[in-house]
Order: sequence, then C-alpha cells, then structure tokens
Amino acid sequence: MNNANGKSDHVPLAGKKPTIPASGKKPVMPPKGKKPTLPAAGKKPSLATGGKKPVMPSGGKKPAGALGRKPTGPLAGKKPTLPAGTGGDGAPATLTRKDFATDQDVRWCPGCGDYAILATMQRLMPELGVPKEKTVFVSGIGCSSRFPYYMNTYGLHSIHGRAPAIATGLKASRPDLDVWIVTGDGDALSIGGNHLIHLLRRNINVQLLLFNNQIYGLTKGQYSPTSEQGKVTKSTPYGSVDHPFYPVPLALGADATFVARTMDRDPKHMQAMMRRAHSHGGAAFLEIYQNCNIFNDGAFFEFTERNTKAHSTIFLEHGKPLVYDNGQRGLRLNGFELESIDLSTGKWSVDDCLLYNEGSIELANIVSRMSWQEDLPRPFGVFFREDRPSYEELMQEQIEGITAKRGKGDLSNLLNAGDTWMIEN
Ligand SMILES: Cc1ncc(C[n+]2csc(CCOP(=O)(O)OP(=O)(O)O)c2C)c(N)n1
Ligand code: SF4
Ligand SMILES: [Mg+2]
Repeated sequence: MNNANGKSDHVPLAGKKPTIPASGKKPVMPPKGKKPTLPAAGKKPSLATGGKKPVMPSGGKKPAGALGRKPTGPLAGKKPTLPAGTGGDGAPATLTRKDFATDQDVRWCPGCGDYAILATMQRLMPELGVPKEKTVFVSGIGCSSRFPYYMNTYGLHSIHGRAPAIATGLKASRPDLDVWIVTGDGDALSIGGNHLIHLLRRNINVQLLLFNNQIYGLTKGQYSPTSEQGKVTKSTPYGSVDHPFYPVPLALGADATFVARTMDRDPKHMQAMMRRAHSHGGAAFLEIYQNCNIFNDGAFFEFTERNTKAHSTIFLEHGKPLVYDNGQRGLRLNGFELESIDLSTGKWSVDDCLLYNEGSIELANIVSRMSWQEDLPRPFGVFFREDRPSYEELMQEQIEGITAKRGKGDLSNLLNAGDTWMIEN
C-alpha cells in the first residue's frame, strides 16, 4: 500500500507478534508537588474583520451548553444537515450503519482497537443526519489514518502530519462540508504537532479524533511522543528518555474550544463523545485511548478493564459532582489541588465533592493534569467547552465586509495593480 508520500507503508500482518518487549511499564511520574500553573484571566485577543469586530468571550469563563453564549455569525456552529437518514444521493430514506461501510478489506490487525472506533462512528453517522456527500474524513499517515478508506463518505488519506492543514484549506473553501480529521499520536504530535496546534487556536470547525495508542503502529512499534518515559522499543532499546506529551493539556494550551477524552473499549461513552464533538461549533478535539494489541498491548488496560476501571477512572459530567469508584470515592478541591476522598466512612459526603463545570478553563487545566498523579483517577469526558467564532465564520464576515465596502474583487486587476517591474538581464 503506497502512502501519500509515494512510500510503501507496511500494515502489520494479522496475528504476527513482534519480538520487541511488551509494554506494561508504568510511566515515570514527576515528583509530587509539581502542580500546573493557572492561566491569567481575560487573555483573549480581539480581531478586526473588515471593519467589524467579532464578539469574543471573556476569559474563557463562559459555561458550556445551554448556559454558554452562542456564536453569532452566519456559519456559527452550523453543520450541514438534512432530515435524519436522507441520503441525498439516491440512497434509501433511512440510512443505517451499513450504508457507511465500504467494500474495502479492513487491514488492521485482528483485535486492534481501531475496529471499535470505526464501528462506533458508522453507528453514529445515520443519527447525525448529514448527507454522505457533505461528509469528509481527512487523515494523515498511520494505521489510524486508514480510516477514510472504510467510511462510505468522501475522504482524503493525505500526507503525514498534514491532515489539519488540508482540513483547514477544505473548510476555508467549503465551509458547508462536515469535516472529520482522523490522526494518530505520531501523526498528530510528532510530524504534525505544529499543524495541530494552529488548527485548534484558529478554531476551525472540524472534529479531530486522535487515536492514541502511545506507539507508532504502522511502522512497527517505534516510540511516539505519548510513549511513557522508560519505554523500550526498537528505536529506544534502552528505554525512552523523552518526557511525553499529554494530548489533553496540550489541546487546552493551544486554546481549543472543545477538549474531550474517551476510550475504544467503552463504545457507549465513545459515541456520546463523538456526538458532542460533532455538535460543537468549532474545533472539537477528542483523544481516544486505543489499544494496539500488536506493539503496545494493554497500555490502557488499567482504565479500560472491568476489574480496575471503576477505581482508576472518573467520568466528568457538567454540573455533576466528581464521584468515582461506584460512589465510594470523590474528588474535592483543596486549594489548587485535587484530593481523593473516601465517601464510605462518613467523614465526607457527595456534597464535599467538586461540581464539574466544563466551561471553566481553570478546572479543565487542573483536572487534565491528574494524569501525572498516581493516586488520582484518570478523567474521561468533556474537559472544556466554550463558544468562540470559528475561523471560517470570521473569514466569511471579513470577506463580506470588504466586498460591501470595495465591491467584488478582480484577480487580474489585483495582480497588475500597484508597483510592477520588469527584470532585465
Ligand atoms: C514524511 C514521513 N515520515 C515518516 C513516515 C513513516 N511513518 C508512517 S506512519 C508513522 C507513524 C504513525 O504513528 P501514529 O500516527 O501513532 O499512527 P498509528 O499507526 O499508531 O495509528 C511514521 C513515522 C512517513 N510515512 N512519512
Ligand atoms: S494500531 Fe497496532 S494493532 Fe492496530 S493495525 Fe496498527 S499495528 Fe495493528
Ligand atoms: Mg500511534
């Protein structure tokens, strides 16, 4: 299979076990007491668009959902929709999951977490009611990036790390399209790291799914920017000395307007997070813990398997108290630190637990850093959401404003305007 670079990218053979040592090593945690610093409030920029000032939110503090301010422009939060199940291409009136499957052989290894993500997406699609011909999946390079082949929509299997750049161009020229980006931890955070952060800060109205398996799967198991310190792979035979990226705090740091996390082994939660990402009118960043059973098997089992999941995870819900471990434990805020409290002894109650507010960037920053602390559960759900005009919306407003003032432009006149000169030998 040739990738967009014209190089042959080998898809690992089904069931073939590599000889590299399995993971299962714990990430090296930073010393206790290392806490995140909170961002200064009221730091939002303002931008003039053709003489018009777009309204910006104040300090990212607006609560989400019904409590939040909606974008105002012509494209604000708009997703192309038809009545549910209308194909628009001669398809049957009611679409099903099967209508979104292609005739391509799925070439992931048996047991790969990518299958569950694909199935969940295909199940969700009919419910979204977006015509197939208005839906585009854009990917980079990696096992995860084979996703567009398997979705019966438009798709672009593009260049390594460049899916955000290509999706940006697509949305700028065709804001009416519903664009999903599928990328891996290598694709998005190594070669594509720069493109990712600019997509997020610009708030391009797309959904970005980052399949995080903490490894380069396609190229047979080299360490990635999310691999834990000490990770032994073919490219790090004595253990990685790199400090890893945590995708959620990274996205928050890039001022993403929707940041969430889910896992391949919880299809219900995954579907709910995809649905929420889709309904967001801006760049929606969703990290998905994905098991690569060939090169990094069990990287997330502590959070995904039945015997440990309740104790090691917490599911964030807007307006609800932070309770986990089947109601036995909760989280309270002690100064700027989160503290796990035992709700079974009578000393503490649910009323002592922190109420989650997905509109608070301060809370999102604190909770997203819980991954660093061993004694705290790993959070899943929507960390943060705010309404901010999308890039396409601002661009459209600017074009309309300038056109109203100066009339429709002419490319040939523009090219021949101003100073022109001849270069003579
Ligand atoms: C310019 C370029 N550099 C390197 C590669 C080799 N390469 C292909 S996929 C990949 C990493 C994929 O890892 P990830 O994004 O985590 O995807 P996964 O396979 O784990 O889903 C690399 C380094 C390439 N195809 N093109
Ligand atoms: S991510 Fe891992 S398990 Fe999945 S197809 Fe790639 S190598 Fe195979
Ligand atoms: Mg990967």
